[in-house]
Amino acid sequence: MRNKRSATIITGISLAITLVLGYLMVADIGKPDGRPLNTLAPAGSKAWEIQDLIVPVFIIAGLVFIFVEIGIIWLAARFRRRPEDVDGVDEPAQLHGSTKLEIGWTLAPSLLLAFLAVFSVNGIISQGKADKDAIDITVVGQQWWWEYRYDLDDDGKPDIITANEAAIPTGRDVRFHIQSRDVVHSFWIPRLAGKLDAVPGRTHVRVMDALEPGIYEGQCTEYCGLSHGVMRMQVKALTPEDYEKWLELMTTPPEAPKTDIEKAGQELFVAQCSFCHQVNGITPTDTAPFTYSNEIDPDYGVTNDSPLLSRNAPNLTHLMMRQHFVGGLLPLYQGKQEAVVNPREVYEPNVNNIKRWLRDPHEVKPMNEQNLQGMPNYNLSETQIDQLTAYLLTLGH
Ligand code: HEC
Ligand SMILES: [Cu+2]
Repeated sequence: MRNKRSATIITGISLAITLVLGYLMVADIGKPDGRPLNTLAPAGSKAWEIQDLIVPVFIIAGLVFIFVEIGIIWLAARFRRRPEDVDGVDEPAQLHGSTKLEIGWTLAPSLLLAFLAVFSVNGIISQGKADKDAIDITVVGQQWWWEYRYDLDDDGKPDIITANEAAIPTGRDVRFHIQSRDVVHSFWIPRLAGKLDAVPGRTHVRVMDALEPGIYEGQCTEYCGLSHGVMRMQVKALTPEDYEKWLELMTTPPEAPKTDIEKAGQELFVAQCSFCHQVNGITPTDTAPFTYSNEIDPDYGVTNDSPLLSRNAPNLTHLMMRQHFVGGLLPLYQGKQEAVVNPREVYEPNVNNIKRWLRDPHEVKPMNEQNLQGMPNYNLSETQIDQLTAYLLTLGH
């Protein structure tokens, strides 16, 4: 008797805990605030297509679940063994095989799934379609950040190369051509579209658009090594006018360093950093005084062994035009940020974050420099860090 009562109590408590946890899990579903990776808060047409499929399918699946569970509970209660039952006498009729029932429970789910497949397949086809005026952006995943290449004149060579944050205009389809330079990654901006793997040697295309301006967060979703968990990305959606301004700024060279500290930083950069990082116009072999040219190496972006890409590091030409850096992990500016064309006009740079990265990149995110993955710690002095930071801060408008 005692056992039976404690069993009932334990079952009751478990059920209560399950219900409370279950409620907490679903309570705020669909609210994007504080949940930037919420798949159930669509902000783009393609994401809405998925939402419009998920919701009815979930309702149908929920009804089936409730029907089956009620059936199980009712059957278990109705035909349970009672204390006064005599074994072998008070037993329910024993059935074996029922062709009608079997055909029924095979056919009903098949028909239901076939019905849903019509909408699913339709949705899959529609996900791949893009409007005629769609923009093409190449996305290259690498350990552990994303590079974006914009070929504005369609000559096969990128005119803008940036990292972490892809700017797009609102209300216009964008075809992301997803590639990888090392291992398999996965490009995923949940509020705008489904995810798609970045596989070395292949190009996968994902179409998306954003209905409203904003910064949409993403996260690599294919385990890709040490820093996979912090391999983020952002899509910054700007109004079409702002997007045009962004393109213009991104194709206009930043002003050359003016102060002594900035110049010292640039010298240090050429000596220590340009081995891996490209700043358009500065190449590792440049011996002449620094002049900025907006030309891009003809091989750049076409092959992976261009000298400018020797160790596969983000292009820093317009670093300060981004609102996030180091794989989208840290903000480059202070305070809560909206999507803006030129963040430097609106926000204060987050100098501490830049210095923190230069002081010890490995403190910010795990990387494996022996394997040429990530950025080494150069044990820079505080003076060098100040100089480099002053220079990096000039890389914008
Ligand atoms: C061995 C190659 C290598 C060298 C040399 C190097 N870096 Fe890096 N750097 C990287 C890689 C790789 C990343 C991307 C790390 C990540 O986000 O996972 C990076 C990221 C950065 C970023 C963040 C860029 C962004 O948009 O996310 C900055 C800023 C930076 N490095 C500055 C420097 C400076 C300054 C130096 C010279 C002291 C330097 N780096 C030297 C490889 C290098
Ligand atoms: Cu990854």
